[in-house]
Amino acid sequence: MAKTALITGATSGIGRATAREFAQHGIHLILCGRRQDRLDSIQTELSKLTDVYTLNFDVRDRDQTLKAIASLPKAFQNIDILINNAGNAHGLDPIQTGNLDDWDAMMDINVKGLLYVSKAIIPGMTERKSGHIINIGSSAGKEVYPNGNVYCGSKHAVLAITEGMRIDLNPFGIKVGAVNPGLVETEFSEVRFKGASAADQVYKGYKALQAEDVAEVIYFAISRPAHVNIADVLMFCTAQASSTIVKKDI
Ligand code: NDP
Ligand code: 8X3
Repeated sequence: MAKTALITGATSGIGRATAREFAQHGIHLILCGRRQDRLDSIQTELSKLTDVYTLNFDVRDRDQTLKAIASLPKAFQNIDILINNAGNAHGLDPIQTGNLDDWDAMMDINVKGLLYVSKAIIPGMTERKSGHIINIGSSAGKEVYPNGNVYCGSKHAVLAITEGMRIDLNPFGIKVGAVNPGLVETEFSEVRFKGASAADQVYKGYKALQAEDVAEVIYFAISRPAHVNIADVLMFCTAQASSTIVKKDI
């Protein structure tokens, strides 16, 4: 029987690439995001390959998140795989001049949003004593870099929550893991720098990871045999050695 996966942040970047990868393997999909036009177009694209349902909600809004997931039709209620991917960086400023709205956004989306979505889905998994959760962390969750302060804090929190989930859900046979990429060429920097022009510089002079590279690793993790759990993956493009060391040809 086909498995069902819920992917947050499926309208762009890593989430959208993961949706495409899963669809190739016949996994039924619940795709989430706030941009309805994008949800519509990815549903049209992937419905040719698998069953697709879309949910439009803002993970910052607790009630909206819980209600949206509770509203799933019967055929999509048993979620086997949760990909907690929605998230972004907002700003890249030293702590002394950081913007409070940016800080709120990062903690609300990357940390609290992940928790709200998980809260809506985990009880079904514990009841069925099966499930697989993958949280998308970051190399920023393993290593703090200059001006990364709050984004790095949010991703360190994702890693701690992942470990906590793995411990607490262990008695239920639920797999929990994190995939932590370094630089991936998506809309991430456009969001971080609030526009395309500053973002253009981020991926110049080297080949960054592509969203599809991360999606393949996520699929690898969810397609292992029942006794294997990929607990934690750190992945970089070849040009990147650490958060601050990137070999550029410019
Ligand atoms: P994108 O900006 O391309 O995608 C972000 C996704 O998150 C979009 O689908 C967006 O959908 C969704 N999202 C953002 N805010 C909200 C919200 N409030 N409610 C619901 N959905 C939201 O970035 P990436 O694909 O790069 O990022 C995906 C994840 O990967 C993030 O957690 C990011 O931190 C992580 N990551 C990214 C790296 C990179 O270098 N790109 C490296 C390491 C980790 P919509 O706007 O439609 O709501
Ligand atoms: C995204 C990678 O280095 O911009 O999490 O923080 S980085």
